[in-house]
Amino acid sequence: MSPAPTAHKLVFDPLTALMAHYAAHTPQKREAVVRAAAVEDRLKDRVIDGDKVGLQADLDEALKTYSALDIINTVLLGGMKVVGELFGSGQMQLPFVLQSAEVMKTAVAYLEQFMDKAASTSKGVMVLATVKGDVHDIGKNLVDIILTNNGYKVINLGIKCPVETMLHAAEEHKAHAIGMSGLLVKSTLIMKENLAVMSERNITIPVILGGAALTRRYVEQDLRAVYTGPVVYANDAFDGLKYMEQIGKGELSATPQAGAEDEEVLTGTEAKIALAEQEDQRYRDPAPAGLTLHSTVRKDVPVPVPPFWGVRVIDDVPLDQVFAYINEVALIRGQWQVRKGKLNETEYRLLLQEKVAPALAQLKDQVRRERLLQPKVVYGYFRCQSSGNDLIIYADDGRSERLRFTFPRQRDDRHLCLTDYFADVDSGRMDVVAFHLVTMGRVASEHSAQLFAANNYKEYLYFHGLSVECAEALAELWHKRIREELGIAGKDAPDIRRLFSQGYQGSRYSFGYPACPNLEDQAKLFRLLDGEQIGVRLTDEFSLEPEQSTNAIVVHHPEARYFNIK
Ligand code: B1M
Repeated sequence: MSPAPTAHKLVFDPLTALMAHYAAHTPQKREAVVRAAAVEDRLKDRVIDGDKVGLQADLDEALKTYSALDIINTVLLGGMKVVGELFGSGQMQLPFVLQSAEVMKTAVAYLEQFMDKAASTSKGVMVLATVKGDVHDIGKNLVDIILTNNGYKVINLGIKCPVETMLHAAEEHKAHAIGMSGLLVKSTLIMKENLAVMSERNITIPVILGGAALTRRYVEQDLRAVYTGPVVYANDAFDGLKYMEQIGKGELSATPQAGAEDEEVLTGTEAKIALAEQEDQRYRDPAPAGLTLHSTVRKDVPVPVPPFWGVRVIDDVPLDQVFAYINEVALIRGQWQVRKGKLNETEYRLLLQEKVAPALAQLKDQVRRERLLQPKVVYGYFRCQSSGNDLIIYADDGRSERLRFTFPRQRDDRHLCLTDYFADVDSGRMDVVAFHLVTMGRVASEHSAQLFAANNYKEYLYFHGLSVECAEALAELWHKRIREELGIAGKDAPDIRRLFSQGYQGSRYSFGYPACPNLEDQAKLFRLLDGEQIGVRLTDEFSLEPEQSTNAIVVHHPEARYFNIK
């Protein structure tokens, strides 16, 4: 989306004014001044519009008047500032911000040859990493792109990064801040540990934290309490930029944002963080004396018969079947961050029609042609029974215990526990549970990494977003297949979109979700399904590699729905 073309022009540039003063003597000089002003405007427009065509010629023209360093610091960064403002005010969408960053990157790469080796364009240095145990890198990489193309140097240490590596890099590169990112709730606890380690060593470098599972309140109240230096919460990449600018001016504000301390009620994510800290202990604790918690879930529902017992691998899932199950709202608004913002309904619809839909169609074609996504599934059916909060999984003989899961029970609400949806050991009935693990293949992660490394930022965002949403789509598709095989698909909503809000019998719970929050349980799932068969491995900290993978326990009980453990 292009902004109004005149919105960004420089109001007063002392350099241009000075030149104009001297140039006024001859017509040739006057003409040179006019040309310089015009090329300055064109370059800025290019950054804002994300337009690389003819960029080099304009840079050559600008070099006749300005130094390479001035072009970067005044003209190009001026353009990026406008981009940031347009994004912040909801007038520009993330993919187009990234397109602007690509122009910036290309221009800087070209100008480098004209710069004194010793000259630095860097406004500051950030050491940036996804914390130990976490494989998610898109959030962190977006921060890298925005900072780098706004004049900062970023030492991007990648994923699963131990605090020692961050501290070492911070010292080596004389960093002004450390940025930590992480998607999992566990990662927020790792951030806390990292800050405690840093405090013990009297390190006070500013720390910027971001990621899906974090909340401002957690950072400003809990994490600030463990760190001696300033620590701030960044909601998105531009927040990271704002903090780096504050650090540069020596005015980083580490006081709580207004309202943060007034929030009495924990939000969903905050509840998950609190849960992660307490859960392990809590659900292993017996209920307080005299209190037997149980739900009223019906126990006499029919048990479906699966088509086979044990495990099967499917490595030829047609890509178009997966595409059909993509949740486009999650893809476009969530991953690609193309949101309505300040646009009116018509403008937003046009944006979706004219830019987003064709980009998606084109990307799907490329993915099909180049086999950039390779969906694979391993799934299986197992005999099982419940015993209190335990789900017992039986071996092939149907009698001996193979392993058991222990799930948390709600202390309030309906006192639900996942095991309530299965026949009890004392019932004399054997039940069935399905598990699945799906992936879009290593090629998905590799291609994402290549696009990022090649500075194809917009393509990177588009492809990575599609690849992770395809993992979710494949999980949805395979859940449907399981319902069909169990003969319980009769209640499926005819419209695929309604399936995204549980328009079917039973439920699919991913380990790490509130009803089964223990990520370690994935190790048991791996013992049952052997993820290596489809190229998926579980890291030491219970993340899945490749990133574009997900797993779940599939429950057939008609009352099974998502629930929260507060
Ligand atoms: Co899953 N997932 N997921 N997932 N997933 C979450 C994170 C979860 C909160 C969902 C939930 O419970 N409702 C939950 C974590 C809870 C927990 O930790 N216990 C969860 C889980 C459990 C899991 C699995 C473990 C489930 C399973 O299979 N058992 C599994 C793990 C996968 C793995 O290990 N590889 C899994 C899988 C998946 C999919 C593959 C299906 C898919 C893609 C994941 C991916 O992106 N790689 C997915 C998705 C889509 C989500 C949600 C819905 C969205 C995450 C996302 O992609 N955001 C998420 C719930 C939610 O957030 N609503 C959820 C977009 C991304 C660009 O944002 O990385 O946060 P993000 O970066 C942002 C900001 O946070 C910020 O700027 C960025 C740009 O705006 N930012 C910074 C980030 N770092 C920053 C640093 C800074 C500044 C800003 O300065 C330093």
